[in-house]
Amino acid sequence: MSLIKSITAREILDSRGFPTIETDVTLKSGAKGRGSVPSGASTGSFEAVELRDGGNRFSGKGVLGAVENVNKLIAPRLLGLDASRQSHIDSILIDLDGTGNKSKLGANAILSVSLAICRAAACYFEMPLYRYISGIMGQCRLPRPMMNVLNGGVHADNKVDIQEFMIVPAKEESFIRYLEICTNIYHDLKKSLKSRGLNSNVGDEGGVAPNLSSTREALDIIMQSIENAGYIPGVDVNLALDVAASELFRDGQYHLDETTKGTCDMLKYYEDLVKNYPIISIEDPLAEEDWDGFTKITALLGQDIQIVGDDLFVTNGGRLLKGIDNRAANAILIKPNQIGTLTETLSSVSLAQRNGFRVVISHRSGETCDSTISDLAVAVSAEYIKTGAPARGERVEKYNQLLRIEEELTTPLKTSNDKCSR
Ligand code: 2PG
Ligand code: MG
Repeated sequence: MSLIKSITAREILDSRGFPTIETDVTLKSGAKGRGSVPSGASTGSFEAVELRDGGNRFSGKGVLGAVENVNKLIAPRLLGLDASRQSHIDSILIDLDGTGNKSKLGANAILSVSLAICRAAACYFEMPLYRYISGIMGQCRLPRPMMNVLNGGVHADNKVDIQEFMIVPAKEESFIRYLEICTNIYHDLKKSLKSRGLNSNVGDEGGVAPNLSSTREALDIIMQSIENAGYIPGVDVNLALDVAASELFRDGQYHLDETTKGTCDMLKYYEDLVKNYPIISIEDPLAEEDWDGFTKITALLGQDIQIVGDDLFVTNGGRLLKGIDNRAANAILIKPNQIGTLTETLSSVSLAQRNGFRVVISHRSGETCDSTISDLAVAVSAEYIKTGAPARGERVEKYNQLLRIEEELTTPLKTSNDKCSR
């Protein structure tokens, strides 16, 4: 049996240079697994709690308390248990925490253990991670990238209000071909900005972050780069947005493109954008508590495009259920650290899929090189993965892992030589 021999957590840095937690699990067989946890900037208020130390160390962002919770409280409880019983272990973690939002032990502490245990068990069975997870969920399919090429909002130091401008290949292709299409456009975008005298440096998720004055200016520049790269917008490549509208909502109004808008104005604004650009998906078009607005926009545009709930659902089954009942969206963004265990993440995915919602597996703006979300996307046959631009190692690693998986899935005799990858 795959019995747990040791669990050790430590503090490491994420891609923004802030501390985060990493946990190593070793089984009695010698099998090992490692899990680390990303961190958001535009976090939803209903996310499970990311435990930070406060005080002066690392500007209050240290995670030594979460590390201690793993080493002193979680480890003694789990040693000797069977790592292959993921849902049993996750339920022990949930009970040990005992709060509704994982504020006692920290969702970061809990998730690092949950993921490390899953990886150790996959290693024990000598299975690639996606295969091991899909054993719980069924068949495997590669997702399509929603690649964030232009960063704004709280992810960049510019005047662009919308947080993410993404390109999405329109036709079904191999994953390597998706990446070829998207990188051709991304490279043209950088070149075009430079030739216009605009800054082509990148934001937190690797997309360019020029100082543009409006949403339309950003969309026009991307449309031009799609054409420059030899593709037809709306035929070969579509667009997707993450508005992250909770960040734009102050004093009962949305502050966008130097105007102030109510929910109805926002709906008209989106209707107009969708008429003029090949936008196939809008994430968080409204603030996390604007349920009524979400229901209205889904009724208005949901037949034609994807309305994705991120801050709205926070990967939480209870909030998703409310969204299903109210027809508040037709897709969910899945981020394991919003909820805190792998089992709860899989259960939200499954609830979404059973109710006809599409699934977008997502990174966070502060990341590590842990590529679990790539395996997760394949394991649950998610329609899309959102993991930034083809720049910055922590983003590229997720894409590269999908290339390895594609190779395995399309070459049946080839078996993974990376069975105990960390
Ligand atoms: C989002 C995410 C990831 P953050 O809003 O979807 O792109 O950003 O991790 O900052 O919440
Ligand atoms: Mg979002």
